[in-house]
Amino acid sequence: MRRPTWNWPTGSPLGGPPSFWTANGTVTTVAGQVSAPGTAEFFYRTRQVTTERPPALRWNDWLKLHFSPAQLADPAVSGPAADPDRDGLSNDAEYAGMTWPTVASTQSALRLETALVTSAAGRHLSLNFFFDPRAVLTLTPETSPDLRAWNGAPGAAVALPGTAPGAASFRAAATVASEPRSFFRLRWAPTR
Ligand SMILES: [Ca+2]
Repeated sequence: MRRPTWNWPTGSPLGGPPSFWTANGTVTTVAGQVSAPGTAEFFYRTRQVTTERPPALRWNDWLKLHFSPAQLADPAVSGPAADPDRDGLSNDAEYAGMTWPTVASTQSALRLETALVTSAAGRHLSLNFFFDPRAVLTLTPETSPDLRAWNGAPGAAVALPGTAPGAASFRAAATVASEPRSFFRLRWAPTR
């Protein structure tokens, strides 16, 4: 096996045959068997298989996939805010969800969750954003005390680790208890 992008399971029980594993969120299912070196004994190990990120499809390549040269020259058709199929999703949103910009979608593939997360300092507003893992997005979390002035400076928010491809999670740096009023939003756009 060359350059595996996931860990062949470790931490075995020895023996077999294996029974079942959960594989939440995986996009590739692998089955196989490995014999322990120098033994004829069947040998297997388990660990969560990490999800492999599908190849990125950048904004300009996505445009070329869906629009003719004439359409590409017309921002009313292929511009970021245009909605040529009139389904309420801008081309930006179609790209982030990898839906067809010229075929009306019944719903967006994008999803946003709000939550409160706890750190050692207290509780914080947080947002989880789910998009197509092929999309290359620039994500900017921002905080505000009044919904007018927004602070997107590094340090206003903290990226939460452990998210899968196609997901991003951030929390406000300040705790809920430290601010009389605070708001948190996530701006995103295709990386162009
Ligand atoms: Ca649309």
